[in-house]
Amino acid sequence: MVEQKAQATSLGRGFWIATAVMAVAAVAGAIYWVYAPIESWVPSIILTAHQVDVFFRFLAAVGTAIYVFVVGYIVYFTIVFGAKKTDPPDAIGVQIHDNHKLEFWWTFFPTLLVVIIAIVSYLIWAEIILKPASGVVVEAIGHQFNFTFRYPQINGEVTDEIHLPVNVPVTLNLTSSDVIHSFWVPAMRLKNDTIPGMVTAIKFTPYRTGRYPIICAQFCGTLHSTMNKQVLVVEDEASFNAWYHGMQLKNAHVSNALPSTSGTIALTGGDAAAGQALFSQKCSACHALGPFDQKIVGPGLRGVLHDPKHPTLVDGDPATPENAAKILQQGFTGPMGTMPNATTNGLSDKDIANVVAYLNSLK
Ligand code: HEC
Ligand SMILES: [Cu+2]
Repeated sequence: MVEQKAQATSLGRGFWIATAVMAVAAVAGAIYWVYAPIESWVPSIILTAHQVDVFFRFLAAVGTAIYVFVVGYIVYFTIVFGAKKTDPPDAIGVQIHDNHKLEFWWTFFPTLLVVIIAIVSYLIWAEIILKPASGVVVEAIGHQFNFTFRYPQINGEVTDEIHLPVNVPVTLNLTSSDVIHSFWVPAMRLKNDTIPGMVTAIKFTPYRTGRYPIICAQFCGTLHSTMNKQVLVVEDEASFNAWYHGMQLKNAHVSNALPSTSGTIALTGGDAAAGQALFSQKCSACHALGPFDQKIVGPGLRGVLHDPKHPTLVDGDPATPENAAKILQQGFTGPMGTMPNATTNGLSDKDIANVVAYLNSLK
């Protein structure tokens, strides 16, 4: 016969002492999170970032308190109610079931907590997603491996730095040209996927000037980890206007025409200097200016059109400017991976002529 351990079911003095110790630790942990210097770890620059921080303090404080009690009681009960050396080997513990009062409260409080979390999350989310649009509208496009930005009166695309005026509402329309990326600005406590074929909008008003990193938070390919080099610059209106005007002038020669995806591209008049600038913007993440086998994602491109050891391009066609233009226009997937097409790389026909002129000048 299995012998029931003769053991008291009352909790005893030790239980209340342990509970008091846990209560002190839980309160200390919660107070730590209420005052934790989150702002000095990562500054917050939009209203919802501040709300997220307050919410995070609440979650961390409650979470710490629950953690202390759960782990504390596990340890306490393991020690106090564990099998004693003197117990017979087949002894089982005191069997307790059904405590309706306890079951009610341990259902009620977690439910209440989850409902509060849901409501507060919804309010913050609605502020970012559902708020009516106003102010500046900017597009952000995810690429392998950078983000590019489009502004209403600036031709072409802006890379490296996105500028925004302080205290002006912004609607940022996000999309992707290739795979799913995630646009993340830690200082905004805001992260939103960029999805090919879909536009999602986030709305916010930056209230603090400065330079803040933009990071891709979705593994998107071999150079995903380099997608943390771009900067969000929030500045006063005069500096913003100066930058905006400068970009308008700088990009005046860039065409806004959509690239063609078939047909022959006119290569005469290609400007190698303009092509070089484009190369460092749009190609150098994947292509070195070294020999063919100096691979980054794609092959090295020095002498791609003039190397006797490299008579054909990766698609098997002879290494001529026309065939290079075709690869740039239509893209190509081979053993090394995918060379994106002109739409994905954001290249107009004129851009292709310029880049090919540049490639042709490399010996
Ligand atoms: C996302 C990475 C990526 C980007 C960006 C990219 N390429 Fe490529 N490219 C490749 C890959 C990969 C290949 C090789 C495909 C294969 O054969 O597997 C390639 C092949 C090529 C080739 C053929 C090379 C040869 O030896 O035959 C040329 C030319 C080329 N790319 C030019 C460019 C230019 C110019 C740009 C910028 C406008 C550019 N690429 C942007 C990945 C990229
Ligand atoms: Cu990415």
